[in-house]
Amino acid sequence: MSGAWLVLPTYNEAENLESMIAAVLPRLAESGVEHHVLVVDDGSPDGTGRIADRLASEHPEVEVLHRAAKAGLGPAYLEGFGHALAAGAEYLLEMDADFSHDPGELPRLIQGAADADLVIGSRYVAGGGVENWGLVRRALSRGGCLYARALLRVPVRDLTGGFKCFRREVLSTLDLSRVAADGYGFQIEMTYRTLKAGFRVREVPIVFHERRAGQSKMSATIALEALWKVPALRLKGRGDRRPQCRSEGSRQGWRRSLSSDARQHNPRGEPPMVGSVPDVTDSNFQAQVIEADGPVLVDFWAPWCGPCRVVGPVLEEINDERDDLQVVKLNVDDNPQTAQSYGVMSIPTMIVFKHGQEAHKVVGAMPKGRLEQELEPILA
Ligand SMILES: Nc1nc2c(ncn2[C@@H]2O[C@H](COP(=O)(O)OP(=O)(O)O)[C@@H](O)[C@H]2O)c(=O)[nH]1
Ligand SMILES: [Mg+2]
Repeated sequence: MSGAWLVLPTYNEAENLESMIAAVLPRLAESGVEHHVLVVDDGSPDGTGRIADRLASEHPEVEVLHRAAKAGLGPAYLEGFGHALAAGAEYLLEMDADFSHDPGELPRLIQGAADADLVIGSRYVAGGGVENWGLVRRALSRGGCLYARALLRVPVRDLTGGFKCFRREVLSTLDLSRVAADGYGFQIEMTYRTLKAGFRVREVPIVFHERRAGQSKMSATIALEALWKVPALRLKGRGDRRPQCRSEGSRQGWRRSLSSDARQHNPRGEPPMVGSVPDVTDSNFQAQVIEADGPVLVDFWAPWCGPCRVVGPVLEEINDERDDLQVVKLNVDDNPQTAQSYGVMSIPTMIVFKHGQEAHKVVGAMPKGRLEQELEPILA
């Protein structure tokens, strides 16, 4: 493993890049982890790429990826992530190369990832903010985040910001080849998918500054595109859920899957089911279920299980309607340990946990009304 990789996308940042590198290197060093900076330049006509090459020859921590032409922020980050993952990065950081994001916050973002999988530098939590923005820009950015948050039903307040630290597990789990959005939409999509895959997301307050030199590359079109694509993102998330059909009996498939490579049932490497019900995994089960404040219903499912497909939408509805119960799902193919330790022998099985203890187990698909009857005494 090779510590923290800061990915800096640049397009015409000739005036900012050298001072950015000078500012970020000591801050990364402060965080105490081994660190690298990867500049991803899209053939900037102002010569940013040449400056980046010179800086790379002066600083062993700096590397440069040259892309032929301007192809957008999202694709630039994805290529940078791919390079950093291949080099063994443990923490992958996003940051604008124009001083909008304070290099002084880098150690806090990295430290925050000690017990979170994605740390977001957030303008819209207590202590965060924006400097020198007019009322209209403020309202557009805030409104955009509120709109995306409401539509996607996620608890994150700053969905469009680009100052982030991902743990390696997130980016190696998400199928990055399916991330299609660009600009602000890219930021929304990455955070949404991270949450839906069951990872822990934390926001830490930051103040966003006006860029120091040069001009913004984001246009009103990119901002509007992000907004109109949000509903599609939700639908696309639902598409992710489309299960693989298997002809074998589900019990047989389940038994086999416990002892064999989980991925064999998911040969295309599809991401986990996505909807309003988040996924939990063997590794975050303790934090998300056992240590949860209120009751949690865990739906044990697998993509090849027909009856699970019947239960899925019922649980989505129950999750949306009830404030007194949190519903999560666990793919038994990918997470056999938890399923085995709770004696889940067939699926779907739903277990309600209260204060970390198994309070009630329901086995098999059933209509919504009956499931609610089963739950009533436990939640009363
Ligand atoms: N490589 C690459 N970087 C980009 C592209 N578009 C924007 N950037 C960089 O992404 C960062 C954020 O862009 P910026 O224009 O500052 O967005 P704003 O802060 O929302 O106005 C800056 O470092 C830009 O240089 C692109 O198409 N390719
Ligand atoms: Mg900027």
